[in-house]
Amino acid sequence: MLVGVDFGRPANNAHPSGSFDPTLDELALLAESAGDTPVARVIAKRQAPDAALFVGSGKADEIKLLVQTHQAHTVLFDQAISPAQQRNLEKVLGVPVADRTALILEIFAQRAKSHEGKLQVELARLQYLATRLVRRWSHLERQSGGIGMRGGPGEAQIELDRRMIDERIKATKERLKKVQKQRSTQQRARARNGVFRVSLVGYTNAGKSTLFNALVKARTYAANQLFATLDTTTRSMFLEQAGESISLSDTVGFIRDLPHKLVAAFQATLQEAVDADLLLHVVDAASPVLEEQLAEVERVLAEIGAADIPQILVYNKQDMLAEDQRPRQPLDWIERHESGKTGMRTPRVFVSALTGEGLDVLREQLVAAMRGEIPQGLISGEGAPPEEAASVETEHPPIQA
Ligand SMILES: Nc1nc2c(ncn2[C@@H]2O[C@H](COP(=O)(O)OP(=O)(O)OP(=O)(O)O)[C@@H](O)[C@H]2O)c(=O)[nH]1
Ligand SMILES: [Mg+2]
Repeated sequence: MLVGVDFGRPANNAHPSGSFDPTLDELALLAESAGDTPVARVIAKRQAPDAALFVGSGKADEIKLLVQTHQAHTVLFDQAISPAQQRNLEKVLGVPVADRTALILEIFAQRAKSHEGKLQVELARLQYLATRLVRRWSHLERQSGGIGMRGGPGEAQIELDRRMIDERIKATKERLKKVQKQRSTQQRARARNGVFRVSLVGYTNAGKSTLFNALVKARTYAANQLFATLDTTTRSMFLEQAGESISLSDTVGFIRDLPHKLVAAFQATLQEAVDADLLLHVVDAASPVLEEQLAEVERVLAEIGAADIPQILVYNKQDMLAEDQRPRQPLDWIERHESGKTGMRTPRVFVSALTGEGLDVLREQLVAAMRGEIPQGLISGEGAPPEEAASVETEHPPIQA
């Protein structure tokens, strides 16, 4: 059962966190990605969260009725709820209650494959747990299943008190540090080779892995799931026009309102993006919330210190667009405005990773970027973009009215 609460949009809401999705589509996809089946969606409207229940008591009763009607086993909130609210809601509703953060952690836990990925997930979960550890466990011991319970920290961990969790956090950080040290040694070795490094970044489900596969003809797991990819995969890609290979990395997808701690915990994975010479920022051109997703990715990139790395914007899934929504040419240039800076001139390529359309143009741009021909960085007059493209300059993506 999915619940979203609309608090109205504050007039000067600079920070995208707390953004409201009236459709709850993303929460539904997240739930499905975690292996659940959404049975009902509820939207509540409030001025401010109720201190005890997050929603009003009338709404809580309504949710309870729906839970019983649909025999829902968990209630998922799109917004972050406090441990106390969660506790109270579970009492009223009679089923486990979780929020978006817990759900994302659950998915991460299910997906993590590498040693490092598992350690990162464990760290993120422990940190999440530590913030919510207020003797809440006794009433849950009788229950089984539910988000955050399944295969997660497990019953044993429920008994851990804060001090033990803190100790585990410390130990996990140590182990992680060791693994990361090995990795950065490998990375330095790679860097010394002088290979041009390209990293795929973008919102979750934008098609990064599909594009990765199409470009390197590998078989990385791609699926209509959020966070299908958790561990970074790196392959060598031969660029015929350049007669050289570059290294291409597929990375974890971004998502709005990703808890800050989680981003910190995933920094090692995202380090790949930070160390890249070029970012292929993959966008789902068919998404109705494309602008928000673009902005969120830029925000996370800034957070991890990757805002200044040159980008090629890849507008993927062109095959899903209606004829009149499609751009007239496969390439144009836009100006990205990065946190107060003058602007970065950035090529925008329109492709379909599925049909292969536009991939040749993308490869050409990769070659240009590798040769330093893409006039990225601050606009200073020198290195203007190619003539034929300069005429279609747009501040904002024109497709998707
Ligand atoms: N129609 C269409 N579907 C696409 C295209 N590219 C990817 N998809 C689909 O979009 C879904 C997500 O693709 P992925 O490649 O897994 O996306 P991702 O960005 O790697 O996602 P995460 O790893 O989960 O962050 C899959 O169902 C793909 O088949 C495309 O060009 N056209
Ligand atoms: Mg992927």
